[in-house]
Amino acid sequence: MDEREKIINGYPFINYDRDVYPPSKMIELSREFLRWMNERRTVRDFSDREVPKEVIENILLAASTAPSGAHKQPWTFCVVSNPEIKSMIRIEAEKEEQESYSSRMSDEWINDLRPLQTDWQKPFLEIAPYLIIVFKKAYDITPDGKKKNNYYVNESVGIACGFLLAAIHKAGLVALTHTPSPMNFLSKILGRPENERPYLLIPVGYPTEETFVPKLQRKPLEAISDWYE
Ligand code: IYR
Repeated sequence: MDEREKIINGYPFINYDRDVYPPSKMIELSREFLRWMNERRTVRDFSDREVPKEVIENILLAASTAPSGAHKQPWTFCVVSNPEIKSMIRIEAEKEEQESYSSRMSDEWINDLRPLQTDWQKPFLEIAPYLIIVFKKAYDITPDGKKKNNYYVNESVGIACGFLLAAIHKAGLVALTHTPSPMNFLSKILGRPENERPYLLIPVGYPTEETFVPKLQRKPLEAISDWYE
């Protein structure tokens, strides 16, 4: 047995040996991470420039390091680069979005979206080299067909998507958290099993050479936190 390993009540544990930093170093590292995360922006104008497949593989594995209920990792990342499948997805997404923008979304919602200048047209679904469609697994199915529970599925998959977006940013690529609604067409096009539900559709790639993003203000600390000291 590895000296870092220890059996606790019959289960293997490993020694979690990490660097500990003095306060000044922690402040520096956390500031640097904040500065870097603050540079991430949602982008809607994608280039069709190729992205190495290994980058996408690494991004998915990074997302899959997210914590999850009972470590069930209740997610499947479907990676679409096939142009015909991308076209099918665009056609179905635009059908739903046209309906949403013209009658399903409230006036308030449409107004709230104006500064972002989104509309029902989704050309990026064909242009971006990769579409990552995240599915949440309501439950697992064992090889002999039995249902196995998953826990805190929405929370787990949401956290994994956060990790995914950070990994995409780290690689110098951009993404869009696209939410066509309803999304059932994705299960059909991709032939997903009954235990999976579409969660987010994330085009990934390089931005176009000149890209403009909305000039947003992020909320200040006072607006996003309450401290009980
Ligand atoms: N799902 C639509 C509308 C949309 C909704 C929100 I909330 C956004 O932040 C952005 C868009 C779409 O993807 O265009």
